[in-house]
Amino acid sequence: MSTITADKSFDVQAIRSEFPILEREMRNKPMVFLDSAASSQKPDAVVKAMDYYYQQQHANVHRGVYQLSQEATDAYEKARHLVQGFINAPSEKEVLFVRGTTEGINLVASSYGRKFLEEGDEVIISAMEHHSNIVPWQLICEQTGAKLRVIPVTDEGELIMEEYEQMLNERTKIVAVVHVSNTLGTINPVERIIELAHAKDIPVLLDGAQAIPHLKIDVQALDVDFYTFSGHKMFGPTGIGILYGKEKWLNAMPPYQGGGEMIETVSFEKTTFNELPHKFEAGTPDIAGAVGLGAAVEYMEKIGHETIQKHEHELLVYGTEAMSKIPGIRIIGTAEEKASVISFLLDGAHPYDVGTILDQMGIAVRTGHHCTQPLMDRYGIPGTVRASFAVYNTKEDIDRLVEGVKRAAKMLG
Ligand code: 7TS
Repeated sequence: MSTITADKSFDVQAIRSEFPILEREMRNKPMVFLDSAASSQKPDAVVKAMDYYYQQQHANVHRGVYQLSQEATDAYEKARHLVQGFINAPSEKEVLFVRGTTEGINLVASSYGRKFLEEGDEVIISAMEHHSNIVPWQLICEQTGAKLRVIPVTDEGELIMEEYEQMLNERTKIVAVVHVSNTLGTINPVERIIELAHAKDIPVLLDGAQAIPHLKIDVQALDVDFYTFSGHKMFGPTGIGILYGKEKWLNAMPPYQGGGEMIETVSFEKTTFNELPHKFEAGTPDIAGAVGLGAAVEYMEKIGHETIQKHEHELLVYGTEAMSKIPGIRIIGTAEEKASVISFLLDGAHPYDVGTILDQMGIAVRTGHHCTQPLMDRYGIPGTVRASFAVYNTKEDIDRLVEGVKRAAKMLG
C-alpha cells in the first residue's frame, strides 16, 4: 500500500494507517506513543517482507547449491545492498550485519582495541554517551592498559569542542562519540569532530543509533571510519543492525567471533579467514531481520528524509514551545541543533511518578537515566521524563502530552 504520492506531499494520517499498533488503546484511551527513541513501531511493509521471507524463501544462506538457499542468500544480500545505498557506503564489503548498535560498538572496541591499543594509549568518548559506548571501551581499556578520556558537555547539552581539541594527542588511538544524544536530543558537530581527529590520523566511530531514524547519513561525505546503528529504531525489526567500517580498518582488524561463514579454510594447525564482509559475520545470521531492515530502508526512502525531518522538526518546535510554558518544568537538553527528543523534569516530582501518571492517560514515555548515568550525574539529576517523536506522531499527540504533564504537575506539585 503506497501512501506517499509522487510529489511527496505529506499526510501523517496515511503514514499512521501503515502502523496498526498506533490504533491501540492503552488504559482505555487512544494510545499516544512517544517512546520511539527506545524503539520505533513497524510499518506493514516491514512485517510483510519478513512474513514473505519466512513463508516462501527461508533456507540457510551462503551454503546451499539448491535454488531456495540461493533465493535466501539473494534476499539477505539485497538487504546489504539497500543499506549500502542508504548510507552511501563505497562498497558492500564495508557493510556488516550485526545485532544492533551495541554489538557494532563491541565489535570495534574488541577487535580494533586488541590490535591497536596499548598501555598508555587513549580512547576519547563524550559525557553524553549511552552506556553501550562507554562500557565496551572500559572493558578493552582494562585489558590493554589504555585510558578513557571524556569530552565534557555544557549546561545546555553541547560538547565543549575546545576541550576535545586539546585532548587529541599522539596517544589518542580512537575517538568514539554519539551522533545524536538519546537523552538530550543534541545533534553533535560530527563533521568537525572527524576533521580534528583526522588531522592527527585518528579514526572516528560514530554511534548512529539516534541519528539514523532522523538524519540523512552519508558515510563518504562524513569520511567517518566506523558508523553503527540499530534496525529497530528506524522502523525495522529488533536483533539486527549495521556496522559500517572502512575497508582498510576492517582488513587490519582481527575477527570478532569465530565460527562458520567467517573462515576460508580450517585445520587444527591454522585457520584462514573469509574476505569482507563475511570475516565479521560468524554463524547463521539473522536473515529475516536483514530482510526486514532492507524493507525499512525502502520505507524511509519512500517517505524521504526531507519530509521526515521537516515533520519532526515541526513537532519539536511545537512541543518545546508548549512544554516550556508549563509552570515548574525544566527541559534538559536545549542545544541549538536538536533531534526530536524532549527530556524534562517537573519541580519536586520524581520522573517515575510523572511517567506513571502519563501512562494512566494512555501516554507512553520513557523515564529514568536512559542508559546515560554519567550524564545524569553531570546534571545532578536522578533521571528525566523523555518524550521522543517519529514521523508518525502528530500535534494532537503533543497536545495530549502537554495536558498530561499539566495534570501530573497538579497532582505532584
Ligand atoms: N546508542 C544510543 C545513542 C542509543 O540511544 C541506544 C539505545 C544504543 C546505543 C543501544 O542500542 P541497541 O539497539 O543496541 O540497544 N537507546 C535506548 C533508549 O534511549 N531507550 O532505550 C534504548
